[in-house]
Amino acid sequence: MQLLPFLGLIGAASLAAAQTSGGNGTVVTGKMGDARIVKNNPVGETWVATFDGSQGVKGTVTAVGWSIGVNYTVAVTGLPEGKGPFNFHVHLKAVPAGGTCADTGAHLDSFVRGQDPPCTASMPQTCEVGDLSGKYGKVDGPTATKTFNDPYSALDKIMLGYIGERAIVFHDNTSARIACANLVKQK
Ligand SMILES: *[C@@H]1O[C@H](CO)[C@@H](O)[C@H](O)[C@H]1NC(C)=O
Ligand SMILES: *[C@@H]1O[C@H](CO)[C@@H](O)[C@H](O)[C@H]1NC(C)=O
Ligand SMILES: [Cu+2]
Repeated sequence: MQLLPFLGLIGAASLAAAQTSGGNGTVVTGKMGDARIVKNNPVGETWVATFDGSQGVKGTVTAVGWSIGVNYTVAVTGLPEGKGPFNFHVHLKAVPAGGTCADTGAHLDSFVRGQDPPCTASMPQTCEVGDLSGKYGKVDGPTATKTFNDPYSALDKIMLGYIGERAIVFHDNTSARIACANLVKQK
């Protein structure tokens, strides 16, 4: 495999880190390796998951294409009191019409890493692509505002890490899926 020297260095460093300091000393990178940084997203292309309040949570999670990955903005209110902190992820499948959050499948996990052991935030390239709270922190309620860049999210369907037409799901601290909404491309 060809790697830029720079990326090769990061790969070697993260592998060493995973072996020495990953949860329980376990190597936690995906079966397909570390998540790859996405550099060809359409800058400014915007996808929005709108939480309409029918599940209690109201607001948006916005994903905007950037030169490296995607910039996310979480801006929601109505997260249930006393049930936090809240995890949130990109799940594989959109909520079908008339469906529930149970229909959104597992996390987006393009590099086949799995959920165990939990994501180590200091090594985001070893986490599931969709594990946004694992990489960038959980949110607290009832109102949450959070902005971050995820280098591994893609807006082109042919790329690993594609987040389009999938769902954003919030979980309470029992991991129950409390609210979900589909990412919809804005005109
Ligand atoms: C996206 O995030 C990066 C890194 O945080 C930031 O430098 C950049 O200005 C952001 N772009 C937009 C369009 O918000
Ligand atoms: C989870 O929420 C319950 C309230 O529903 C609270 O008693 C408990 O301390 C919370 N657990 C954590 C780990 O925050
Ligand atoms: Cu989830």
